[in-house]
Formats: sequence, C-alpha cells, structure tokens
Amino acid sequence: MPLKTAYSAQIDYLQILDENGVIDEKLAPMGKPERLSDEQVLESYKFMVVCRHLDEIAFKLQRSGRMGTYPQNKGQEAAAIGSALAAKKGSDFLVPCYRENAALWMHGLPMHYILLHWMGDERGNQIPEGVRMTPLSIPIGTQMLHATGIAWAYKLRKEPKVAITYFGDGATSEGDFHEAMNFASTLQVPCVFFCQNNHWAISVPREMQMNSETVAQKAIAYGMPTIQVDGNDLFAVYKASRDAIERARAGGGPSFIEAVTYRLGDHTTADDARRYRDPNEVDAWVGKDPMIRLRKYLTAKGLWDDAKQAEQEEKAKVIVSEVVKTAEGIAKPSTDDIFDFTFAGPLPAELERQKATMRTSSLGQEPGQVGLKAEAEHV
Ligand SMILES: Cc1ncc(C[n+]2csc(CCOP(=O)(O)OP(=O)(O)O)c2C)c(N)n1
Ligand SMILES: [Mg+2]
Repeated sequence: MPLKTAYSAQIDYLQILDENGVIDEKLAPMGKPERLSDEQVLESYKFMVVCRHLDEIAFKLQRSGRMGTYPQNKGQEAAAIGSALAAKKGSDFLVPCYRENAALWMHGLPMHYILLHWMGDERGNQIPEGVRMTPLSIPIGTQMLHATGIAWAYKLRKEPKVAITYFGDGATSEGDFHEAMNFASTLQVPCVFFCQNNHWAISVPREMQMNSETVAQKAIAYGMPTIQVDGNDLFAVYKASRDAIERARAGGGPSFIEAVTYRLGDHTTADDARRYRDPNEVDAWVGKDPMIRLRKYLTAKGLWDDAKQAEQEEKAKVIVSEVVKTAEGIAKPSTDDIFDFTFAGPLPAELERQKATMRTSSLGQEPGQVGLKAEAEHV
C-alpha cells in the first residue's frame, strides 16, 4: 500500500500596503467592499494619532504615580482599528485582551474607562448599556472561551451577529485557547479569533514558547479557515477581518487571523524590555510602524501634509487632556466597597477588623509578618 497524503495545508500571508506606503491595487481594488475608502483611511489615521498620544500619556501617568500599571498599545494600532472597522458597532461583540484599546474606543467605550481600569477603579469595567464588549481580560486566554459562548448564543438565537476575540501569541500556548477553538469549530459558531502576534509574551520570544512556524497554522488542527496578515497594514487587517466576520455572519463558522505585528513598548510599565530585547530588532520594527506607512499613503494621495499633522497632534493633546481630566475627576471609590459588595449579610469579625483598619492578618499579606510569625493581637 503506497503512502498517501492524508492532509496538506498552506498558510497564506496577506499584505496590501507595504512599508513604503505603496498599495497593491490588485489585491484590494478601489471601490470594492474589501477596500477601505480614502475617507475611512483618513479618519483611521487621525484616530491613530489620538490613540498613540493617549498611550504615551498613560505611560507618563504611571511613571508619575497617577496610575497603577499600564500596557502600551504602541505599534499595534492598525491591528485594532482594521479589525474594529470590519465589525458592526453596537451589534457584533468585541471580546478583548488589553492591547486593542483603539478597537474598544471605536465601538463606543468612553476613552477614560481604560484609564480608570488601570487606575484600579472597577468602574472602568462597567461597560455602558448598548456598548457590545466585555471588559479587558488580564487572565491570559480566558476571554476566548467567553467569545465562543457569546457566539454560540448568537447561533442558538439565530441572530446575524459575530463575536471577535483578541489575544496575544502567548495566549495560544494556554489550554483555554485550544478549548475555545475546538468548541467553536465543532459547533460552528460565528466567532473570529484574532491573534496579535507581537513576537513576545513578556520576555519570552515566540520561537521559545511554540514550535510552530506560524500561529495561524494552529487553526488548521481545528478545521478553521486561517490566514496570516501583516498586522501593521490597515488594509490587510481590514480585508482579512471583513472576510472572516462576514463568513461567520453568513453561517460559515469561525475563522482565525494571525496579525503579525510588534510591541514597540515594554510589556507593561512594570517591565524593561531593554533587558531582553535586541535593540536592532526594535529599530527594524520602528520602521514598520503602521502609522508611518499610512501617513506615506495619505501624503502620496495629497490627503495629508505636515500642517495637517501638526493640527491633528494639537487636537490629540486637547482630547487626551480632557480624557485624563475626566478619569482623574471621578471621586475614588471607597475601600469599604471591597467588603460591602463581596459579602451578603454581616461580616465575620476578622473582616470587620480588616475593613476598619485596612490591615490583614492573613499569612503572607501583612507586611509586618515575617515567616510564620503572625502578629499576636490579630490571631
Ligand atoms: C492565566 C495567566 N497566566 C499568566 C499571566 C501573566 N502574564 C501576563 S501577560 C503575559 C504574556 C502574554 O503574552 P501574549 O499573549 O503574547 O500577549 P501580549 O502581552 O504580548 O500582548 C503573561 C504570561 C496572566 N496574566 N494570566
Ligand atoms: Mg505577545
């Protein structure tokens, strides 16, 4: 019996706008639905200027003690905006991680909510009525399961809506990822799995945490349409996202998109990436910045110039300072809330004491404790 091929596959890579801002007209002809109009590109670029500025200010807020921690989104804006443009605002559901702020803002999340979240205020997680998204997910990978569940509900209710979930390359090494993918594909739910492969999971490079050449190929095991796109190319991200979302909406089941991008900043403000990243690698990716190529594209079309850039940067400053003022102007929540809204009924004595003193005798949490020695009056 000769050896037969049981299965073979290939992964396509899509780039429409190259690093010099030159577009491949054949891949996305003007006027076709998968091609962004000049108006959409212009608005996206202007929004990127605002998002990038807010990202830089958030970093400074943390450095000056006005925010707990913050993961910069810098460099990944095209992935967020291109995919969000392809989803229906107020109808499709966004199920994010924490590096696609721009997508959430585009779908109606007030900008200061993200700041509140990172300032440690839970009200940043209370998604307003009518805004279709879950809060930021810090536990890596859990949100993909939520997205699968949301999409399953859409299918059961026969609603023509789609869930799109965002996650990093590192998240695809989690069990949750595989469970979500298996569930979504066997049930053929309308879910788009959008991986932002930014090459790093904190200090672990992609090659060290997975042995597959692409992240996209993981979806082949689950029988899903899958593609790798240049994640810094707004046009490619939009086209791939639109194809996947509309396929799901039409009953074609889930899809996978690997957006190849790069985290230009540190993992979070608690990190210093200079300790583990080659500066040459970072420099090479600075040249592939999604904003640079979009600006080149718009400039070549006569739609952008230095004066417009200066004007937009000024606008961004005004918007961002309003956003910061709004976030900081909201009275801080009371620490009593932790106790009042966790326990129904009277608090046990130990918790009453913690509420009154904001101190705990729980082992390992009280700075005064050393080893197993608990403070006598607390035991
Ligand atoms: C379940 C879980 N394990 C570990 C962590 C700690 N952690 C925070 S971010 C991160 C790396 C995530 O990398 P990736 O998925 O590539 O996303 P990126 O931060 O690069 O956007 C880890 C391990 C966590 N938050 N949740
Ligand atoms: Mg990553």
